[in-house]
Amino acid sequence: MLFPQQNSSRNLLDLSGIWDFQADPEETGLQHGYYSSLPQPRPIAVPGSWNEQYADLFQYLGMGWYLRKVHLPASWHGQRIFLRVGSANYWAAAWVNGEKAGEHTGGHLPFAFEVTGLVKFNAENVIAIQVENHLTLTRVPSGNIDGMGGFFSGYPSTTFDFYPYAGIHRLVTLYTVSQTFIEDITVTTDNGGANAHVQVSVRLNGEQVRGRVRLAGSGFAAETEIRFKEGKAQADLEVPSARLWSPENPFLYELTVSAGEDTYTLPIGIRTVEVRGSQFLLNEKPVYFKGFGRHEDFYASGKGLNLPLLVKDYDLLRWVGANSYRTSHYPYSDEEMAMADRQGFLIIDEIPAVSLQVDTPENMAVRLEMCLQQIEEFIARDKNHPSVVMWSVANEPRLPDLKAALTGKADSSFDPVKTDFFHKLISRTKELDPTRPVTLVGQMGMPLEWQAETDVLCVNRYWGWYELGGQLEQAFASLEQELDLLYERFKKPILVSEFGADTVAGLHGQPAGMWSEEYQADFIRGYLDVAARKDFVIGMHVWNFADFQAVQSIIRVGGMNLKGVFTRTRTPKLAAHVLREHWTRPGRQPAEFNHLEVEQGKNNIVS
Ligand code: GCB
Repeated sequence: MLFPQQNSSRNLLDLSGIWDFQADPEETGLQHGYYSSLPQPRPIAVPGSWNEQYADLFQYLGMGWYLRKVHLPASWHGQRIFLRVGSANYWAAAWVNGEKAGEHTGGHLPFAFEVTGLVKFNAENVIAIQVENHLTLTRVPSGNIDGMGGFFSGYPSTTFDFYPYAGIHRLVTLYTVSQTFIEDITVTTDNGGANAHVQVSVRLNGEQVRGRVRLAGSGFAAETEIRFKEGKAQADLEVPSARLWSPENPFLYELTVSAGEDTYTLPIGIRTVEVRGSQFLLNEKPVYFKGFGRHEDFYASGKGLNLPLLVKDYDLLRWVGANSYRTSHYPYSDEEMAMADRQGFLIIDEIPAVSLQVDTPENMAVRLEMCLQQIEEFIARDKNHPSVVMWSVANEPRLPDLKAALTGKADSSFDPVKTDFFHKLISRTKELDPTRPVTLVGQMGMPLEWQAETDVLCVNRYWGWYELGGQLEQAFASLEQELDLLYERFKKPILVSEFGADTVAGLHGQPAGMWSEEYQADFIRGYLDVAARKDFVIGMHVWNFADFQAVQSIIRVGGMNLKGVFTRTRTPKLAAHVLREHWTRPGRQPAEFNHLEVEQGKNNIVS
């Protein structure tokens, strides 16, 4: 799915702003015609989670209706018109002038419906979007599971700890295309031999015989004709002395495809990724992932697109010396991905299969279908981003009774290995995109064979927090021992994809106790030191970049997960300085970060 754009042949109307909103807990809105008008509307911002905007909606996850009116420019006459929602969590349906345009299931991914036949000119159009986010057993991710207890029990009853924000979370746009239009573009790049190659596949929705592909940038320009057969065409452009995309030099070329009356421009990066032996290669050179697991989360906007925050977060990511992050635990906004391309961040892109429940064959069949849909949709959306270097098909799949699982007493009638469950996710991902490695992020104590087919072993480890809390020396020894055993068994690169400690900003201690800034700093320093001794460890992602809203629970002070190295308002904790010292140490950092070098001796908090 191509991101909508305004250019000489396409038009775009951004519907961000204040819409009308009405909660519909009884779900009678349909029979009362809420798609045309709301009886008691109140204003709401789009994009944005409704939970953050009104206190009485904080815990509300049921049906909600959004409505706004819009006039279309007369110049749009004769063009095809689409309504696109960047994401709505979890189920959504769109209505135009009282007619249903379509519906979509699953959060964090875009959907678009053609509305050409539904819109009016010279009159107001009523756009309504219904959204609901019930937590149910078979949704991905799941919630409200009977008997779900222990650590993660909280309210609302999720299987994960971040807040299940509801609403329209990303841009809603109306856009136009010509009658015959470019439906999809797939770009792959390689740098084998003397020159780089950019392969472009174009799919048209109609009959058109010829088109053109142009690639330009850095003083280079090449253009070629393409010929469509049954709506498809390919081009292979050779780029001598290509400027390769990398975190140090995230150079983007401009690719323009035109066919008939339509044209579309895409920024692309030329680069290769490959797992070889125990290394992860970018442009044939080993890379080290320095960064975080993150969340789309903020006061007032919830999971809603927040552009100033996005820019600020990248500034802080660069300040701290990071070069990568994982989109834990769902695909992030289109705007995030474009920013990563532009600023040179390496992204591990994850579907919303967080705490993927492994229980009965019947439930697993439903979840498998949803995971495959999510894989399909996120690859369609993100495949052309040079920043995306690996796909993650799940985070911490688990048997519902975690404690029983850890002690070997779990009772599950479903074996995901014997039934090829993970194999199906991984092989489908590779089928759709053979160019990127695939991972599945593992939890402490998870059966190791669940990760057998991944290209990179991503492991979340909490020695020193959930296990061996307060005993950091033993924690580091356990980590070291475990990493060695994992490598011995799998002989694959390992990325520690989560490690961290909850920390109350401003809480100090000597000696450092759990929850203090010093404990978090020591914890992170110790993990980095262990990892630095292992040449099969290809990176460290701290959990988490910033404190984030969690469900209410006895392990979440103030309803927050406090493992951020920045607070929710983005103030650095002591650990952020430790990371900065470590990641921007002279000789380690990419050239781009040179100006951020920490002056020796000045940053004495970490000495
Ligand atoms: C994990 C999960 C993450 C949680 C984290 C924690 O393993 O992947 O979503 O937030 O632990 O802080 O407990």
